[in-house]
Amino acid sequence: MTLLSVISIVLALNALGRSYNILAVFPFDFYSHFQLYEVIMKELIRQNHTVTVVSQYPLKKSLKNYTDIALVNTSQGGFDIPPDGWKLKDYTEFFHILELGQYHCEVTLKSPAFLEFLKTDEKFDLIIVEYHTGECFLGLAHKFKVPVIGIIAQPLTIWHNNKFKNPSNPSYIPNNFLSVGIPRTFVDRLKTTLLNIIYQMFYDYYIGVKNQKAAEEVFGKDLPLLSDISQNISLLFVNSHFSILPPTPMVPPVIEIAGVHIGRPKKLPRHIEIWINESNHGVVYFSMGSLIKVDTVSEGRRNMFINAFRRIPQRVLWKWENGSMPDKPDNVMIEKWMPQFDILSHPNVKAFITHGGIFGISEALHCGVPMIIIPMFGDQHGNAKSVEENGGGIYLSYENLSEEVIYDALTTVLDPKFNMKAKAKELGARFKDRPLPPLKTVIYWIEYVIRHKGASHLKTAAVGMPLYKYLLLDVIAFLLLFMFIFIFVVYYVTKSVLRILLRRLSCSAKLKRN
Ligand SMILES: *[C@@H]1O[C@H](CO)[C@@H](O)[C@H](O)[C@H]1NC(C)=O
Ligand SMILES: *[C@@H]1O[C@H](CO)[C@@H](O)[C@H](O)[C@H]1NC(C)=O
Ligand SMILES: *[C@@H]1O[C@H](CO)[C@@H](O)[C@H](O)[C@H]1NC(C)=O
Ligand SMILES: *[C@@H]1O[C@H](CO)[C@@H](O)[C@H](O)[C@H]1NC(C)=O
Ligand SMILES: *[C@@H]1O[C@H](CO)[C@@H](O)[C@H](O)[C@H]1NC(C)=O
Ligand SMILES: *[C@@H]1O[C@H](CO)[C@@H](O)[C@H](O)[C@H]1NC(C)=O
Ligand SMILES: CC(=O)N[C@H]1CO[C@H](CO)[C@@H](O)[C@@H]1O
Repeated sequence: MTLLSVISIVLALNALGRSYNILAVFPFDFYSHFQLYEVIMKELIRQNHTVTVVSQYPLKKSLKNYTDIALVNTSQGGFDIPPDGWKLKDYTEFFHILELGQYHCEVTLKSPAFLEFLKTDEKFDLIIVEYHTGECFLGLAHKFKVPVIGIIAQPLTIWHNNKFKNPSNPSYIPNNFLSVGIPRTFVDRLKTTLLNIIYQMFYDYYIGVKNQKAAEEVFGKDLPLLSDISQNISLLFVNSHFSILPPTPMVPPVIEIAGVHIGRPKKLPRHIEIWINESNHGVVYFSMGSLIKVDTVSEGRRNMFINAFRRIPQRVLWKWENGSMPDKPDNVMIEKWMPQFDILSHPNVKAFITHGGIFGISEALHCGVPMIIIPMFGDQHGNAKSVEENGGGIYLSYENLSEEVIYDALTTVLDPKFNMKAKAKELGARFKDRPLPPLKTVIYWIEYVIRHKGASHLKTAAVGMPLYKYLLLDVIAFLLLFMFIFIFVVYYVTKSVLRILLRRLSCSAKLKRN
């Protein structure tokens, strides 16, 4: 036996022995987000770890070493579409999102199941917490005194960037809530800068204060400031990838994991498979995700889609919740629920009409399906813009929809002449090409943080640094002062020298004249 194989056996045995006890808290009522977390939790179990999961979605079938702490269901059952859509309310939209976070914070913290769980004296090795909006659950870090990993099922927002001092320079890094994409013009840079500042101030001085109050009621008055605890977060998993969104520099503790929820496609329900198989010109799949109730779309806009669909030879699979649609064209099939990834994986599916959630986009790119993206709110605007800039799809604004606009977009996406399918395939190949599959990446980093006791060495020195130092305001002020003094001195010296010279000159001129 070679030395190498002895070493690898020893390492393997060592790895077998290690199994950790992990607490995970996913309080939000977004089922699509939870599906991502669930994949990770189940993989942890497969790796012989034990998990306790606080969420609104207890497992239907219990699993060994997986304990559920089931919260009350706070879901309001999806969003109705306002008559004109969520008009781009760049500067206010995110207030609602943070308020929603605050709501979940309060409901969850005070729910009987959670309060009962807090009485435990179980020892954990790590806490994983959904770091979507708000920080009230960081009180758990204080209680259990173990490292914390944050996870979000969406791309980074400005407050995540600032927390980890991840670069967010608005000269080239988009604010994903805006539909401008990479801010290239002066106005876009100005908008992005202002939005970044407003969001951060609201986060720190409004929601932050409310979070603190709610957390203190549960974790006790001696709870340190959540904003201080949050500087101890070891790592942040983020649902994005540089092949989808514009590439940006990432500090070591920010780990991109998009695609982690994507497994192998399963068999389609028979009637859907037959419908897709038997379409001679391919199929367009249309879904606005699980949160938006697409059947609340206004009559006028629904007719735009229907009329555009009538004009194409393709069949359309439309996720339409309420089960009936007046004047449904023959080439349209409606279903309450559809296995999205399995459908996108079918080779006869030629295009995807989506609201631009990061889940749908990842799945479509993975399968190489070009998209028509009609973003509604949140990060969807930025996601849509980015896919369009990469050539994998077309961005349509909900406000400006018309039959003609939809029809044109469909023909562009479907016509091989425009090459969009090829481009989407190319983007998909980039998306899938990784040093380590995303799920393995996640497990690696979770174990890494535990192995290295919080791995605080990953953080840059900027974390927790006062703003004036981080922005070098003191250095800039000093240099400006120095420059002013220098200019002042040069000015006075030159002025006095000139004055003396001139006086001499005029003296000698006078002498000459006399
Ligand atoms: C988990 O434990 C089982 C039984 O001890 C072992 O056979 C398996 O290899 C372990 N898996 C990992 C990933 O360590
Ligand atoms: C939670 O409640 C909403 C609205 O009542 C319902 O639509 C949804 O199915 C419920 N979710 C779960 C997981 O029970
Ligand atoms: C952050 O972590 C350090 C080192 O483990 C610890 O001393 C400090 O108390 C923590 N800060 C907060 C606010 O929990
Ligand atoms: C659909 O087509 C595929 C590939 O041609 C075939 O394997 C599958 O059996 C078909 N499914 C049905 C339900 O006809
Ligand atoms: C379903 O939606 C359509 C179109 O919006 C509407 O006319 C119909 O009444 C709805 N049906 C139910 C059962 O809500
Ligand atoms: C809608 O169309 C108008 C006129 O073409 C244009 O000025 C506006 O920017 C469009 N809105 C969006 C959100 O694209
Ligand atoms: C690490 C750990 O706690 N593993 C447990 C998983 O569940 C089995 C059976 O319930 C226990 O025997 C293990 O100790």
